Amino acid sequence: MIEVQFDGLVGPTHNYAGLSAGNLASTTHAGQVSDPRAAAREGLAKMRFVRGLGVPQAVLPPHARPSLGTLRRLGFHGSDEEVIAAAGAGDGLYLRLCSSASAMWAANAATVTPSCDSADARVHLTPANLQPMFHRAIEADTTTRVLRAVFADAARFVVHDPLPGGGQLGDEGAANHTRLETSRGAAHLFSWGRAAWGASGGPTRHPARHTREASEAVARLHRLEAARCFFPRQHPDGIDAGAFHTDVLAMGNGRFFALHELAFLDDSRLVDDLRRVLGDELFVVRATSRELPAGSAVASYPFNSQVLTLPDGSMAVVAPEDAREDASSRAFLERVVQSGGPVSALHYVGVRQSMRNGGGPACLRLRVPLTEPEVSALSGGVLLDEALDLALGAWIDRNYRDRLSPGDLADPKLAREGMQALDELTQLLRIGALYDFQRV
Ligand code: SUG
Repeated sequence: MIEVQFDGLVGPTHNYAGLSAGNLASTTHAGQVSDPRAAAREGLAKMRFVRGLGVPQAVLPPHARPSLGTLRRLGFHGSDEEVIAAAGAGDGLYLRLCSSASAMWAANAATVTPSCDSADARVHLTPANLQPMFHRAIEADTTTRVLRAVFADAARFVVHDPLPGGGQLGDEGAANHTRLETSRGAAHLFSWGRAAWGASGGPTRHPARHTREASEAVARLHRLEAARCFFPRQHPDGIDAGAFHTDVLAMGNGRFFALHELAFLDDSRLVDDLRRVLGDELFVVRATSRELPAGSAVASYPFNSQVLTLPDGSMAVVAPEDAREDASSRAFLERVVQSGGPVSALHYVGVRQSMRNGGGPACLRLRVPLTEPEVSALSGGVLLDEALDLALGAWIDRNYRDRLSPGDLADPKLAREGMQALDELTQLLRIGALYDFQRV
């Protein structure tokens, strides 16, 4: 099995609108001027780096923003220009909500499990409904369309509908899912921050997004063996410290599992349970708040690293530059490499534009474990090779602005530029007509 990294390409409207309560980077940088071209370039450079390590890399296209369809459903009417002007009037809240490039954080696109773990021997993908936040909930329809275009071979892949049930089944996708594996087989961690029915005692400052009921539904849908699924609760104090998703305070791959003590409630029981299924091969690195204050972990994202299995079987960690600059985060990552465990290399990549909205290297990618025949069965031209890398670089330079303030979102030319860019992109990726504006 090979894990393909599907990265979300940063969209042309990447901006700092402060839309995500409980995501401290998003609220702190609200109102600042962004650089969409640099953001997209940073994302592409990360993909190039990962591919250079010998790990297969693929791309997922951005969504059309502003979402004119959503604005029309909210009663804004007239020509596209009139809709944008009306939604941008006053405080412009609806225009900001409909203009986020948040689909770039592909770890929230879906939850994915490999064919070897499912009773029906197919790869299962459930697009996340992202219910708790307006600007993210509007991603689910397009994400489902994109995934169905790429994973079209129904004999091998199942792309489910996003979960029904509104906020009670709030699902944030793979950011709250970790698959571990030893010679004894796999284990799945489906974590959650609140329960729609039953559990009390959640965070008090910031919202918990993902529900236990959503995690349980995804595990059922994917036809996983119940004894190999675990449903730990995100630590409410971790969420209150700014860890809105599990991948802000924990990371895992194969037999390697790293967690902060504020990642999960009752983590010692969780590790015992995991060991019962996975055995002693499981290698655990745990950071205390004394070693790594939660504030440092949330600000510099050492746990939001990609943990990659390289072709020779060794593991590498790809961490954000911000973690290198934070003394305790850096020391923790160096401990991970020096601990005698499976991780033998540590690299840093700069994804600062994304980090300012709370998205690190791991947020930007969806892990899709596939067999070789499954890789060959992918539709379109989404796998990154040198030619696509060059073409995407030129496409970014041709279409993206290098400066965008929240006020610029009301410029109707921005929407037109976005449509032009995405139209070109669907041709580059040979993925067909995905967007509403291509279908009319
Ligand atoms: O949902 N930020 C995203 C960041 C997602 C990070 N993903 C993972 N941890 N896997 C979010 O909070 C900010 C958008 C804005 O403020 O304009 C935003 O949506």
